[in-house]
Amino acid sequence: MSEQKLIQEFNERLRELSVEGLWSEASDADMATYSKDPHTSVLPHLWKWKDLYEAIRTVGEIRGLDGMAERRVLRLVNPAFKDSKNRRQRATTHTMLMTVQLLKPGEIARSHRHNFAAFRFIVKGSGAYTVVEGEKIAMEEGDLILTPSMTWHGHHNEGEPIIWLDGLDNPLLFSLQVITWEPFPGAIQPIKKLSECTTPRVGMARPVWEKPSDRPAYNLAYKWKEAYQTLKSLSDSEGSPFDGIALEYVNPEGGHTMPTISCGIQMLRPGEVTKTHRHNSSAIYHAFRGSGTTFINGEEFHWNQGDCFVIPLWSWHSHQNRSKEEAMLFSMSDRPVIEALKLYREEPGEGA
Ligand code: 1HN
Repeated sequence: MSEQKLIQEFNERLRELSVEGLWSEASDADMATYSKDPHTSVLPHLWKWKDLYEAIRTVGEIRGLDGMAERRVLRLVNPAFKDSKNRRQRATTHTMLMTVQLLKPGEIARSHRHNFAAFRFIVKGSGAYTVVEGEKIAMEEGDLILTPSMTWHGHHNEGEPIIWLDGLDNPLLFSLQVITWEPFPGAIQPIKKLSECTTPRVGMARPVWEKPSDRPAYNLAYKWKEAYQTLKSLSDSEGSPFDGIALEYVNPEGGHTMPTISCGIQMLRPGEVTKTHRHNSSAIYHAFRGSGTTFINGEEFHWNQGDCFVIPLWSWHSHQNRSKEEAMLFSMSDRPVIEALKLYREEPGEGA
């Protein structure tokens, strides 16, 4: 028997035993993806607001809030994943999903909870509120509202049509195979008294009778007005060479926005050009105000207000505000996950 035939038969026997040699073709292909630098299948991509807005408005005209999740939601699917047979992979990056959601006047998106973390960043409209763990939180443009893992949340609109972005880590939880979801048992979440809410308990002035361990472990709402004021106050400082005047929405106890997601808002001043760098966390951006250009691995992505784009991990990137107005970029990143695993790496580009 030839050597090749012998190996083939041996491989077949190993397969029956559910083992595989590192000499097999599959393993060779696997090894080819190992290199000094990480590989990602995620592609840089930009979604125009005009397209997203038109699509979500059209859905609003033809569909009610039916379906299990009772949410009118449009996923931003990375072009690398859009033909995937695996629905769970059809997300914005391999770790994160960004969606656009529309809630029309009079509508209620019923409460549920899940172990994937999520947030809303309000883009357009007013008069709606989200109830998170019984806490009624008004939604105004530019506000960031968190629904950390396992918090009950439902949305109500008593005003004009409202559109927001949702950011979620469910692709990560899918790949860890730990995902859970459940509907709220009962009609509607009862609203808590203000004194039981997080806002008066996790600010910079806190009730003295509450032990740190009894305090809520997170802040739920970050107002645009305050974030904007902070950005303006810092606008004459140098800022980050790579991101301009960049803020992270932090947990009041310290650390990132949530255990798996970091949210940020950055201001690029008129004419500002940032230096190039790369890191092994991925990010999804939304141009909240203004216009500019982001260079990703040498490719130009021109953005205007409302556009969303992805910067895949380990790609060289820098930003430019070519206009005379300030530009504001909101972003979400999976950096907390990479850091928690002690894998985070960052490199400045040449000349940076
Ligand atoms: C979800 O529960 C919401 O609660 C929004 O508003 C978007 C996308 C995928 C899975 C669950 C929400 C979602 C979602």
